[in-house]
Formats: sequence, C-alpha cells, structure tokens
Amino acid sequence: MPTNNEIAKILSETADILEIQGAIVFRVRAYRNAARVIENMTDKLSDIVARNPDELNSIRTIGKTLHDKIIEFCETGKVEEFDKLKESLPPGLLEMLKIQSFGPKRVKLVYNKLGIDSVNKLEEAASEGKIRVLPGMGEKSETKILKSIRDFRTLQTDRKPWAEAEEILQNYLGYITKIDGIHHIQPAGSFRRCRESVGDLDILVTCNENAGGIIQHFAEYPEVLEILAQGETKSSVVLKSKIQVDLRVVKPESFGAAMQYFTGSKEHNVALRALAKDKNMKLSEYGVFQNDESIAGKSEEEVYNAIGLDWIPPEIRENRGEIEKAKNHTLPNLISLDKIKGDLHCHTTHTDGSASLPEMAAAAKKLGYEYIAITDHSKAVTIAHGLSAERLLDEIMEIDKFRGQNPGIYIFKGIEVDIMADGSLDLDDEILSKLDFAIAAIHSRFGMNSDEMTERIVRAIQNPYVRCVAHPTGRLIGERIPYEMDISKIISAAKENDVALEINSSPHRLDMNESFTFQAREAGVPICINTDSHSPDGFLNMRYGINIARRAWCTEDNIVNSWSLGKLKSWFKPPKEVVQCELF
Ligand code: DGT
Ligand code: CA
Ligand code: CA
Repeated sequence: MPTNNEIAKILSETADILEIQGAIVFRVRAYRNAARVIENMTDKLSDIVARNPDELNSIRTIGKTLHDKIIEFCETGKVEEFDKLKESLPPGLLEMLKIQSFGPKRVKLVYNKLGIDSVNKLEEAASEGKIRVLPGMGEKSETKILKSIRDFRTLQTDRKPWAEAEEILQNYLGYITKIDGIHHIQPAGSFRRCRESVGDLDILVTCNENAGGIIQHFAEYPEVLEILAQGETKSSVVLKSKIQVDLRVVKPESFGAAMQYFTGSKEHNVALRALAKDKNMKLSEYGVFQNDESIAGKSEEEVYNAIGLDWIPPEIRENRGEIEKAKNHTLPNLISLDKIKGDLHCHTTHTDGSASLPEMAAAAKKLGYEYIAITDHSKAVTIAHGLSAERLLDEIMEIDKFRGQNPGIYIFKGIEVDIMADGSLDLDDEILSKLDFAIAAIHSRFGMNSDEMTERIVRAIQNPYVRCVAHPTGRLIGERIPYEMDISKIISAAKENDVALEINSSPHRLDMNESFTFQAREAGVPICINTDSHSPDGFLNMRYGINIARRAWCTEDNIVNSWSLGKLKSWFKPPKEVVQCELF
C-alpha cells in the first residue's frame, strides 16, 4: 500500500505537469492543495481506503476526481491518467522542476522558447548566455540558475529520509509478522541508529524453524519490485518505493550478536572487534567467543558486557568516542521523548497555522506537556500573514486572557521574529520586551556570502530579547542546501550570549543537523528541540528532532525544553545580558 508521502508526491507531480501544459489554475490548485493536506495527515490514507473509501469524502480538499485517483493508486499502485500525462512530456522537464527557483512557469518558458528539455541543456544554455534574452530573465538569472543546478546535483541522493523509511518499514513489518514462527523481529542498520537518512533497510528475524517459509513470505510481499537475492537465511529485495530491504534470519541464541553486528555502524563494529581481539576474544555476528567457546550472544547487553563495555545506545554507535565512555561507565544519559516537557516553537491562526491558540494548547496538553510557547511569524513574512506590533499585542492579550482560564498548561508568549538582511529584527525592542522570549529566524535573502550571513545571524543573537535561533541553516531536505555561514562563529556567539540553537524537528528541515548539534552541545550551547507546528498534528514530529539530539549525545542538561517550568521561566527573563562578539 502506498504511503501518504507517495500519494502526495504523485498528486503534486500531476499538478506540475498540468501547469506546464497550461491547464486551468483551479485544476492545478486542487491537486496541489490535496497533496499538502495528505502530506500532513497522520492517518494513513491507504488504511482509510482499505476500510471504507467513502471516508475520503470527509477530507475537505479531496474532490470526486481526486477521490477516484487515490483509490486507483492504493489499489493498483498507479494512476493511469498520471502515467499518460507523464509520457506526454519529455522526462527531463520534470527533473528541471527540482531546481530551486525553477517552477512550472519557467520550465514551460525555456521549453517553448528554446526547446530546453533537460537539466544538462539548461546548464549549457545558461553558461552560453542564451537564457538572458527571455522575458523576465537576465544575466543575473543565468548565474542564479547555474548555482541552483550545482545545488541540485548536491541534493541528489539515493538515500531515503528516516521518516519516510519508517513508514515503509512499518508497513512491511506489519505484513511480515503475519507468518507463524517468528520470535523476534527488529530493524537494524542505519535505521535503528536513527541516521537522518538510510541507504537501505535491514531487518533481523529469529525463529527456531521455518526459516525458509519466512524468507519466502518476505519475498512475496506485494510491494516487492525485484528480488535481488534469496538464500536459506537471507534475502534482499527492492520495493516499489525504490528502497532495498535486507532480511536476515538468525537463531535465538545469537540474536544479540546479530543485532549488534547488523546495527553497525561499520566503524563502530571494526573498533569493537579490535577491542575483543585485544582481550583474546572473537566477536562475530554469531556471538562472542573465547577459545572457540561462545560466552555471549543472546542479548546485545550480554555481548557488550562480555568485552568489558556498558551497552551503548544504537544512535551513538559511530566510533566517535562512545567505546571509551562505555569502558569507563561514563556514557551520556541521552535525552528521550518522555523527558520533553514542552514545545517552544509553534504557530496559530494568527499567522499561517491551521489551529487556534486554545486548540494548539489543548493538543500540547494532551501530549502531557507542561508548557508551550506560541511563536507566530512577524510581519516580514507576508506570505504567512506575519504579525505587526499591533497584531502581536492582540495575541499577547489573548494569551493573558487564556492564562486566566487556567488551561492546565503554561503558555509562553513568543514570536518567531524575522532577521532582516542587516541582522536587525523585524519588530522593535519595545514590543519584544512584552514577550517571554523571541526566536529569531531567516526567511529571505538566503544567498548571502558566508561573512555577511554570519554577521547577520550573530547580530540577531546579540539582541537582548532573542533567546533562540530557529532552523539555523535554512536547509530544506532534498530542496535547499544550507546557507553559507561560519558555524563555529555562530556557536561561540550563541554560547557567549546564552542563546539556544534550535533542532527544528520538521522532517522537511531537521535543522540543525547532527554534526552542527554535536558541535553546539560540545561547546555548551543550550539547545531547543522544537516542532515548528502549524497544526496540532505537527507536535508529533518531536521524535524526529529527538533522533538528531540523541545522535549528537544530548542529555537533559543540554535540552532547554526538558527543563522544569520554573527553570525555564527564570532563564527566559528578558532582557538578557548581551555580549558583543568579535567576528573578524
Ligand atoms: P546504510 O544502509 O548505508 O544507511 O548504512 P548501514 O549502516 O545500515 O549499512 P549496511 O546496510 O550496509 O549494513 C548494515 C550493518 O551491517 C552495518 O551498519 C554494519 C554491518 N556491516 C556491513 N558491512 C560490514 C563490514 O564490512 N564490516 C563490519 N564490521 N560490519 C559490516
Ligand atoms: Ca542499511
Ligand atoms: Ca543492508
């Protein structure tokens, strides 16, 4: 069954093709809106279709035509009309759409006027100065197109984002477990280590008998596109969603050793084997052996203990110093979802959120949170209907009133204030002083050079009311590369001014990434894990940010939104003491 992401993708590609072909605006918009709604849904559309297709009618943005297409896709794995549409266009046009700032209108323009139908041809034409003659284009556009093409090539990857892989895996596991005889079934590999993307999925199964039947059943999954290998205890397939899945069947007595081995990382395993060797032991996927006798293997804990180590959480098995810590019993006590007490970045209907302030508060309370911060956009983000000082005052009043109704969750007054090109903020200090804190963020002028961008962000950090920088590098996964900046200078400015850096948990952002977070944590910078929710469902993305934080060795001390309400209130107390940083 297709995932919501896959359904959304096919709808939005249809919208693109229709637009290139010059279809009427309403038709294009219908596909695009439906794609956006489906992408953000938590219920699985394919489950709804399997249960009762009529339920699709209750989803506002799905009209009759789309209704039928979704059912066709869920039932047959394709949409005939979409395939026909796709065939009617040169395939390179769709690839050109993936170039930043190159929407359907521009694709249509260069195709109709110059016959350009691939990224390569576009690159050639731009470097030969042939684009500048087109309406609305100039020399600058050509430079921009060439840079975008370079970025596009950087973003091309065969790896799947973790969240997407998870959905595919859950469906597969649901199918695999229908066969009798399985004891344990566990994902391993980079998925278990919660890397932000995975190359392929690895699954381990234990059973006492019927290994052959399990392998057979695994390969008969209707979503399998191709069987790459099939043996007595292992199989590899490629799914229709273009991801490889490796299955291993092992005996229960070596499950721990196999989990350890197939979880990796390879670098961690190599170091572990060397350590075992030093102790005259042998570590393999079957167990730990001393004089050819198995001394451990059933559980991972047993395996680690046998070679003198504490059990190491999968997320930090990267040979970055964790083995030494496991030897000395000083492994960090990693942050986890249950330790999160609130979310410090979300939006409401005051700007581009889809739920009201009380609805967002109720959703957060339902998750067991003690507090949230309402941080709508500021006026520079016109597309989100950002707040002027006057409208922010209205929101502040609403929060005061809401607090008076004892909602059972504490509401911090915040703003996601835009950082202007020169590093000043979109709202002045007078209005910011009426808030508990401001989150500073960039939503424009992404193309500055590293020095300019670094200075811009550092200036924002030095504002007395700013306590956090949101999505610090601006990347959008698969769409936009991080802006250029000097990460170490941002980290030291944040440290000196006691300003938090955000791990934005949206699966489209995951920003900071793990290496930036690792450096920030080592420098002692406070870190917020926020969802940037625009709807109640958005709060559920917190776990993706937790993955990043755990991989970066973060503990409760490092994560601001695991602190108690009292501690947070006294930390926020504006204005903060500002430390001017030397930049150059
Ligand atoms: P991926 O799939 O590229 O995201 O990364 P992994 O870590 O899932 O790598 P994968 O699927 O090639 O292999 C799964 C695990 O198996 C890996 O994390 C460690 C183990 N492994 C694979 N090849 C080797 C190897 O050559 N030596 C050792 N010691 N372990 C290996
Ligand atoms: Ca893998
Ligand atoms: Ca693999």
